[in-house]
Parts: sequence; C-alpha cells; structure tokens
Amino acid sequence: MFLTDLKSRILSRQAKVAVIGLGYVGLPVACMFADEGFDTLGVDIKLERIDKISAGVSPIEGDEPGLQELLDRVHASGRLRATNAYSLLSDCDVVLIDVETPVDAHNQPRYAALRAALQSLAPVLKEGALVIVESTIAPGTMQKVVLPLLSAGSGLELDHSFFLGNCPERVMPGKLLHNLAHLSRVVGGSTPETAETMAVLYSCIVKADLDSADWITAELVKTTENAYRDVQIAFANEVALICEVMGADVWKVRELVNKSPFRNMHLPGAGVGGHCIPKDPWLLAYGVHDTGLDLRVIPAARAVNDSMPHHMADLTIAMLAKAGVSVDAARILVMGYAYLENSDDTRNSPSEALVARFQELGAYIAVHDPFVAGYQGDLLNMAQGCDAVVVMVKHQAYQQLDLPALGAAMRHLLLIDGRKVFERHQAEAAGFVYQGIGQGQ
Ligand code: SAJ
Repeated sequence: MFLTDLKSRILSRQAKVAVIGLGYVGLPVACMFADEGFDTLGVDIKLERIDKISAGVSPIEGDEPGLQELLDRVHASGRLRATNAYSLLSDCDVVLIDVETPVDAHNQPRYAALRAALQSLAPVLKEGALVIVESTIAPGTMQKVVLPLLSAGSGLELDHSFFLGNCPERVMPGKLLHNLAHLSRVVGGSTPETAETMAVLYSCIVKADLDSADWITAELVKTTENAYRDVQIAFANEVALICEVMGADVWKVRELVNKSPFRNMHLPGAGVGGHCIPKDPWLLAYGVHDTGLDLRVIPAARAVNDSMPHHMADLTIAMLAKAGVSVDAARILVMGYAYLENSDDTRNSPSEALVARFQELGAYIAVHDPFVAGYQGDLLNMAQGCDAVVVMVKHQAYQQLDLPALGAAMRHLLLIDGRKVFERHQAEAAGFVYQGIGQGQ
C-alpha cells in the first residue's frame, strides 16, 4: 500500500525528497531531483555549506561542468531548501543518505557520520518513507548497521511501515553531473518491490540501466568495482618493478600486451590516491572480516600500490648517490601534489608519502602543483639549485615544460618520472640523467 502510493507520488512529483549530506555527491543529487520538479530538502551539519547553497552558490571545489547552472535553476525555482534541521525530514517521503564513509589508519570503516545521520533521522522518519543509502559501505552494513539503527530509533517496521535500499553512486570529480545522469546504477532493495520503487525514483534523473538487486549485491558491486581497479593497477605496478630489474621498458611491454585480445593492462605509476580506490578495497575486505575468510589478493594489491611512492623515493636516492649527493644534503623538487592529473584534489595523494619520506631523510623539499593552492609557485624558481626533480602527476602543464630551462636552474640534473610524462631521449637531450618508473637501465 505504502509503496504503491509512493510510486504514484513520485511519478506525479508530489513526493518530497530529502538528501542528507550535501557534499560532492549529495548536492548534485539534490539539485537533480529539485530540477525534476520535486520539493527537495538538503540536510547538512556544516552551516557555512548550508548558507552557500541557500544563497545559490556551490560549495564544491574544482570545475564541475553544469553544476552552478543547475544550482542557479533550482535556487530560482525555490525547490531546493538547505537546512541543518533534521526535524524537517518528518515530512519527507524519500530520504537519501550521502555522508562520508572513510576508513581509519587501520583500514577499518569509520561510520561516525553514517551513524549520526541515521540516529538523527530515525526519530523523525515519516511512516511509509523510503530510505536509500548512497554512500559506499562495506558489504553487510545495511543489515548490521543501517537497519538496526533505523528500526530502533523510529519504532517502524521494515517493509511494512518503512522501506530501505542501497544505491551506490559512481561519480568522479569533474564529471559529477554527467556520471550521475549517464552511468548505470544498482538499486538494492530489501524486497523486489522496494527495488522497483527505487528504480521508479532514479529513472527521474538517471538515463541508464537501473539494475535491481538485494542489499548485499549492491554493497558488493560498488566495493568490488573499485577493488578490481586497484588490483589491476597493482598488477601494472608489479610488472613495472619486474621491467626495472630486467632492463626492459614497461610502457613498451604494456603496449604490446594490450594488443593481445581481452587484455587491458592498466598504467603503472607513482602510486594510487583519491577518495575511492585506496578506501573501497578495505571496505570490501571488512565485509568478510568476521568470517574467517583469508583475503590475499586484495590486501596485497593495496600494499603494492602504497609502496610505489616509497619506490619513487628509492629510485631518487639511488640516483643521488650515483651523482655523489647524499640525500640529507640534497635539494629535491617534487612536481605534482594532486592525486590525479589536472585536478586540485589531494586526498590520499601519493606525493604526501613521498614528501614525508624525503623529509625523514633530511632532504630539502620544494613542492610544485599548478592546481593545488600553496604549491602554485614559479616552477623554474623552485628548481633553483635542486639536484633532482621527481614527477608524480601527469598534469597537462608539465607535458609542455621547457626541460633545458629546468636543467639550467638545477645543480644536478636528475629526473625521476613517475608517470611517463617525458621520453628518456627528450630528457637526456636536455642534459638530464633520466629514470622512469618501470624503465630498466
Ligand atoms: N591510477 C594509476 N593507474 C591507472 C589508473 C589510475 O596509477 O591505470 C592512479 C591515479 O593516478 C590516481 C588513482 O590511481 O592516483 C585513482 O585514479 P582513478 O582514475 O581511479 O580516479 P578516481 O579515484 O577518481 O576513481 C574514480 C572511481 N569512481 C568511483 O568510485 C565512482 C573509479 O571507480 C573509476 O574507475 C575512476 O574514477 C575512473 O573511471 O576514472
């Protein structure tokens, strides 16, 4: 009865939608539902974020095509209201949860934000409402964390007086709106009818497949797709290490391997950063932490990828030694501090581990990044008197760099390239001793 009524209220745009957590997922989602004609309530705990959104200003850093225009539209229509008052949720028929779900230093999920959102929502949850967790969560979390908190706090009964689903997102910084509208999603419901109701809801904003499933499948798909990518990258990195000791060039090996059907060897590099890939394999692993199942590939891939910044440091130290420069007397320029090319996002950046290692060893470090505030100085000035330059990110700006001018500023000309930004012959023609990741001598 409730779901039948909810489906028709969704189709008539009478259903009231709420989004808890107005970050890089929640804000675009709230705007998209508001733009589709739903009265939408955005709830967050950060007052400065609420104030910005209420004034029609996006609080999201970085270039997000279409987001400000979308926010302008929904601001003008008055259909999106931002607040920190959870009590207003008592009027909402659908509540999406988009809060952070990081892992801690021991790779265990930190659900403080998720628990807080659920504990604040439960007492005001409207009878018959549909709650959907969009945050990435360890398999089993819907059953073991989300359901108990909502049931206990609301006094409502699952599948009778409230409904519950998991619908993981597949956004990427820089493509938030595009991905939300055009990438397929898994609608994981506690029952097939709940999954079907979720599909009716998301079909209002998603122009791609909406694949019905149960909770555990939805939780597994999201964490698995990112663990898959992490393992693929780790494989490429291990092949790079093999090529270094075998005197081969991993880029040539990769090019020819990928000519073989059904091969897609990923890019080796200086490490794996970001808000998804380093975290989601640990969420997947946590799902089985109390089952006795001993995972080997997924943790090993994490260890390989986390070791790459240290490998970059080792390559640099070896080259300094050959040049007769002790690392504690060396001046090193690190090029790139973002986790991804042409991005200002530094979350879990591999450069962080590299810089820390060099500082432990007493080296003088200069860091440049054209996108990251605080590191946007003049590159050639920063290179003055340096002995080595370590390239960690393949920013577009670096690909046009005047290498002879860079070399003219430096005391020794050592170039360690973690992302194949330069060709060896190009660097050597400019007088550099060149060491690329995965390129044996
Ligand atoms: N990286 C490599 N080698 C590769 C690919 C990436 O070393 O072959 C490194 C990057 O330099 C970066 C890190 O891995 O440090 C992550 O790069 P990414 O391209 O995976 O970018 P993310 O972190 O933004 O990943 C997102 C994810 N999307 C979601 O979680 C919804 C991921 O699932 C996507 O596959 C990825 O975007 C994408 O497709 O670009």
